[in-house]
Amino acid sequence: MERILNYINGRLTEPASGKFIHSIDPSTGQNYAEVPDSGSSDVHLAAEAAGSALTLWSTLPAMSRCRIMEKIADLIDENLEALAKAESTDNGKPLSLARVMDIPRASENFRFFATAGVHLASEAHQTGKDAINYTHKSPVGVVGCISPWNLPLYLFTWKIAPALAAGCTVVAKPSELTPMTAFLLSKLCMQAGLPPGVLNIVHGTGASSGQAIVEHPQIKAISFTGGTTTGKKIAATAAPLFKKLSLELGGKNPNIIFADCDFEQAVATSVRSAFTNQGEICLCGSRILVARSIYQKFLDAFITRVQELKVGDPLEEGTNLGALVSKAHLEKVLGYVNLAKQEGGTVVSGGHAVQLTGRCAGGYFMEPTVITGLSNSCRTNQEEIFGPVVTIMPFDSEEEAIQYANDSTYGLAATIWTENLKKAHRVAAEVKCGIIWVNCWLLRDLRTPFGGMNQSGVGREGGWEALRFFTEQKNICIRL
Ligand code: TXE
Repeated sequence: MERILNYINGRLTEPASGKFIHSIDPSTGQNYAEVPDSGSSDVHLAAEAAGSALTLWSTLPAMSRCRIMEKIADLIDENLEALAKAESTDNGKPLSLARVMDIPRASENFRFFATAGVHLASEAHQTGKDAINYTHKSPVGVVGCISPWNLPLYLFTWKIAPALAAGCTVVAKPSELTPMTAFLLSKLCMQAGLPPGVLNIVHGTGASSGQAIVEHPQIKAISFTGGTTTGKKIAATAAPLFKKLSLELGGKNPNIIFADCDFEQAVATSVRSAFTNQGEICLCGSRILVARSIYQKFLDAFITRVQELKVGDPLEEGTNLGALVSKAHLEKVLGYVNLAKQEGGTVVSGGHAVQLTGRCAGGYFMEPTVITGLSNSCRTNQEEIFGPVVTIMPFDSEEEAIQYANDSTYGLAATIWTENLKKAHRVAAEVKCGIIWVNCWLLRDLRTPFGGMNQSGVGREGGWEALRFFTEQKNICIRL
């Protein structure tokens, strides 16, 4: 069994407690790695190391930081297969998906922010003939990055890369459910020559090591992606300490399908947006709203495609849905199917756990599930399920579609399907979500602001927004 270690001050170390927790391969249900059960003393060592490395890293020319980060990106690419296999084993996702999505995006995150950091510039404002003001930007200092289990290396690097590019040093924690690729990344950082202490990776549970990162006085900003309940807890801890906070939380994303859409595209992409990564992406469309005139046709075509999806061994080619991340999560998602039935819904496809044979007999698999006949206000349509479950509901007018879309405590992402450009603009302006895709889904440009409204989070990641988050700005006014 592989033993994962913390990465503190450039070295791989055991946790101070000497204790480890198990990491389970969700496709088999078997323990396959030991994860450090770190606590506040490990976080303290990491924060001290990050503090000591700050002057060196923040004063290094941006181009030198860029070269080291690009080297890390190159190493991620060179190790694509091993990293993809580790991601699939840790999370349960299809290996084929990790190969084309998770790992390439991790190296792209490093490359994108490495080069963006070189272009970070200051604004100057001429105040008539009296003065000139300029904005001085400096790294925030030591920052904490905490990431979830659904897109492990993808989201871990999405936080770490802009922090490093801005000149900050980092104490980071991946999810205890999916720590393996972060551990492999620490070895790649050593190989790339990242100076000791610049990035420190502390493994462990949210309650002990995560909470210790949020509380540590030397850590000045927290960038977090995860559940809304955890986000609230982090905000409550960080607010009295006046830490900068970026929170990317859950979603209950509407897909609005108008009658004048490109029907085939709308169906195919809605299936993809519902079930990619077993529905365990915060951007997945989980409430599909369809114009009543095409409702039955859409539902039939959607179900036909869903029934073609293969639930299977994540390591096998041709698998569309792998295992859910844990037994507890599978039970939670199945619990929502029961709730939907109690709320009057009809399960028109799927709804059950899948029992595979052979290697995956003990795994946590579930059928892609489609539910109809529910009101938008019921719990099934209001709470984030974060699994392979979607509901489909008809609407009668543009106003009603917008009303359903906005009747949510979340506000992360939405898709709009119409060939009418004016309608697309109109509806996009009205829907209260941070990200709107028109006639597409998950088409990403890393320069765009990324994040949600209401309970989907606070702040934006991506592009300059991320670099701005990791910098302090000071206005310097010089009288002429
Ligand atoms: O997330 P958590 P979980 C949603 C989804 C899912 C639910 C719970 O609905 O079912 O969240 O998932 C760390 N202080 N999303 O339990 O608990 C934790 O160790 C500091 C949406 O995995 O929020 C992990 O590293 N850190 C989502 C990270 O926070 C703490 C992606 C996320 O864990 C902590 C994943 C604490 N007190 C789940 N408690 C998205 N929007 O992308 C936990 N952590």
